[in-house]
Amino acid sequence: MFTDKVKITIKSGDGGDGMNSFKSFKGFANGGPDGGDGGKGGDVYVVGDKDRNDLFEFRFGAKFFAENGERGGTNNRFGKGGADKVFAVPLGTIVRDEETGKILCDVYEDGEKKLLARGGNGGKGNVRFTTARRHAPHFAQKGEKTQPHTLILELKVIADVGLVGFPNAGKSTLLSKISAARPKIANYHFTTLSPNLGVVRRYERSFVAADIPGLIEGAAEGAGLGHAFLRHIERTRMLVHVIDVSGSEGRDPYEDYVKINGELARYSEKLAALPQLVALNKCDVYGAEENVRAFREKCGDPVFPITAVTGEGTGALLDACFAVLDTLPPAEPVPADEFEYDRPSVDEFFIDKDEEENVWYVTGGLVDMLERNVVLNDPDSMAYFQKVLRDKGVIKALKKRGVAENDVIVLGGVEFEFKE
Ligand SMILES: Nc1nc2c(ncn2[C@@H]2O[C@H](COP(=O)(O)OP(=O)(O)OP(=O)(O)O)[C@@H](O)[C@H]2O)c(=O)[nH]1
Ligand SMILES: [Mg+2]
Repeated sequence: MFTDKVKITIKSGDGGDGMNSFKSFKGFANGGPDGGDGGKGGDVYVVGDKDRNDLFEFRFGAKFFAENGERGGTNNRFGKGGADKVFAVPLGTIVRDEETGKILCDVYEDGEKKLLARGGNGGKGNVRFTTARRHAPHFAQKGEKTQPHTLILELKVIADVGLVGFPNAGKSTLLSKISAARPKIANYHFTTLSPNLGVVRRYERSFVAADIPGLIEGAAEGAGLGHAFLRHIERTRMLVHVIDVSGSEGRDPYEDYVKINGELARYSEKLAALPQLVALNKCDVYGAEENVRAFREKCGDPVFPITAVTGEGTGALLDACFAVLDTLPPAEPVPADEFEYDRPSVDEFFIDKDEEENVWYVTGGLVDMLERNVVLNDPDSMAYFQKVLRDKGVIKALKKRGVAENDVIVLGGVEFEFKE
């Protein structure tokens, strides 16, 4: 089974908490703050691997979680950073955020490593909160927590030339003749069940060709296997339309040609607009010559009569492919969207009121930041908390919304009564 679209879950590591500790010597219980910073959480990366062909290994929804950072230590020791998580995908895998649909990246080159989610920062140890006025801070900062995210991985193979045509037309035979690829070839329909890629070399030049399962009428709407594979030729630069010109299956070659082009057009404008060369295959079969002539009359030149089994005529076809490719821009990765799994802005807050209970809820990046930094039973810390609420305009905004004396305000895990 060929898998080319899967859902996975990733999570970068949480930052380790900062340490709250004091030096202790023999005889001195409290020798000054020495709590170290927490370690940074590990990042999650994706890397391109040319030796992978599909997304089969992810089919049950793999999870890629980076390690959390360790807590800071006493004696100013930093917590160890969490290990990164790196997973490999085939080239041509487009990585999307499920929630927003945004494209994080298109993994295009072998060994190319892309950051998907950054690990949380470690919290600062209490030693870092020492000031001229505050010699013994009894609090440390918590590590930054990260969220898991669901990603969609979708493989769209990267090739310059896509081979299309009815089943049994000889697409795989042609690929095997012009490249080192060894796709399965047989005299029945749907021999090819997944895309095959081959590097075609000729006079020091090369391009990548992709062979997909045969298309039939209705492929664009899902008939046969075609539909699922049309996406794999969407990002090719041109097509070679392979036609059984011997009419060995009782079909008319020109009708085949029209039908397949109709399917391509129904699937997407982009496919229909791709430059296309016509390869009339199986010219060795008796009667083919006559069909080539008739085809030319209807369609005009250029068409390329070939015999894929022997390779006859394929040289001229390849030269023509290079000539067309020379006129086209190089293939490019799908551009990524402007997107990052960001921490919310620490200036951002939202106010909601539960009218029935008469309770105010403050949420947002500012609240998350405060939760990391505030230790409730520490007076210094509470002073800081109140100052931030004033400085960032939370108090003002609450008043504007009509907060009254003694109303309950819930701010993350903190609950207090409003006092002027
Ligand atoms: N006589 C003759 N037979 C050919 C030629 N090219 C391919 N064939 C035969 O046609 C049959 C189908 O070839 P494939 O290459 O598997 O065809 P395909 O288009 O890849 O077929 P699907 O993968 O099913 O879509 C095989 O029996 C081939 O040997 C040719 O040039 N001449
Ligand atoms: Mg085939």
